[in-house]
Amino acid sequence: MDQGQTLSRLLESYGTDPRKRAVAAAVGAIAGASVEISELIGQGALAGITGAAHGSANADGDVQKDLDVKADETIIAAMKDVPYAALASEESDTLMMGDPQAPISIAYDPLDGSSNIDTNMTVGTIFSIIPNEPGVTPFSAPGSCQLAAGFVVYGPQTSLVLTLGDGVDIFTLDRKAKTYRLIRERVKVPADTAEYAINASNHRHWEQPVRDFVDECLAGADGPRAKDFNMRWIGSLVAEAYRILTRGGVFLYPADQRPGYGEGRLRLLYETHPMAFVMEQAGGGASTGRERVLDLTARAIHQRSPLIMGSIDKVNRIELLHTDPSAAARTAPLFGRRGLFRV
Ligand code: AFP
Repeated sequence: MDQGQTLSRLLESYGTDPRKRAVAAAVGAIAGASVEISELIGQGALAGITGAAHGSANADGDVQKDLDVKADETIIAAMKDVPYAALASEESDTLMMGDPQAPISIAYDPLDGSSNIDTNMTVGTIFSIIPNEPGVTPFSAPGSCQLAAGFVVYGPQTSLVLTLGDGVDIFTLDRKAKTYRLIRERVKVPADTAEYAINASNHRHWEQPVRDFVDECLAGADGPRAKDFNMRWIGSLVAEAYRILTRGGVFLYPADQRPGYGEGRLRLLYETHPMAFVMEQAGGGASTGRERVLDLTARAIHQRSPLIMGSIDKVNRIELLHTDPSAAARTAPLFGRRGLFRV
């Protein structure tokens, strides 16, 4: 594709069969809605968007912010001409049913990172498009069945990350023309990295393998990884994912021992499945720590799943620490916690 090519042109040439036309229509609808959402975010309090609670809660009990609700309404309205069987939204307790004969269904988080709105930080929209088979319950297949997935980052630029199952492309919104233009094609996650992202305030709640991994990073050049690491935590999944696509890194939101966090915080259908699809399509990895996220099938719309994603060398390392705890011991420094000599 040519640099600067528009998303619309890519979608026009995506294919002629009904399912591909439906995928193209859905991506186009989300892109169109994201232009409106981006303008709202850019106006903030001037458009009455304050990040204040909307006085309600979503299915998972999260307090709904004004922009959560407005973004969801915008996306639903944009879907009016898209042939979908069902919509699964973070902001809706139940599925929104469409045409049971339609070729696709869509799961989406209309506004990820909404606790960042009132602090003027990056937020986003995440989406996953799956095939629909008449007579089959929507969203009952593993994540590997996704047809397309991606996310919009409402940051200094508004950018849309997209995979249609053949690599990952990134488009940035040309605000004057109100159209997305290609800026990066066939994006690859750098295999090695010196950056990890985790909410370190949860250290005491983590399982041992996660502690072992973070301790290895904290040990730096003198430790088992023999290099110094940097840490990031933005509190916005889309921003972390975009950074990883840009310069590598690993993001962890693991299961932890807090009540309700036994499967982490992120939701499978509209957060970890789409992120996993994008990361694998970009040559990275996405795991729960014990299994591939794309092998998971949802038991319920708002089911959670742990997410460890990014540079494949780090995802593999973290999986090894989960499956073979002694791996941490084998690399501990001679004078380290598990070395020959206790200090
Ligand atoms: P909100 O949408 O409630 O702000 O949650 C954002 C999020 O789902 C994800 O975008 C962040 O990576 C993660 O939660 C941050 O979680 P902590 O607040 O527990 O660090």
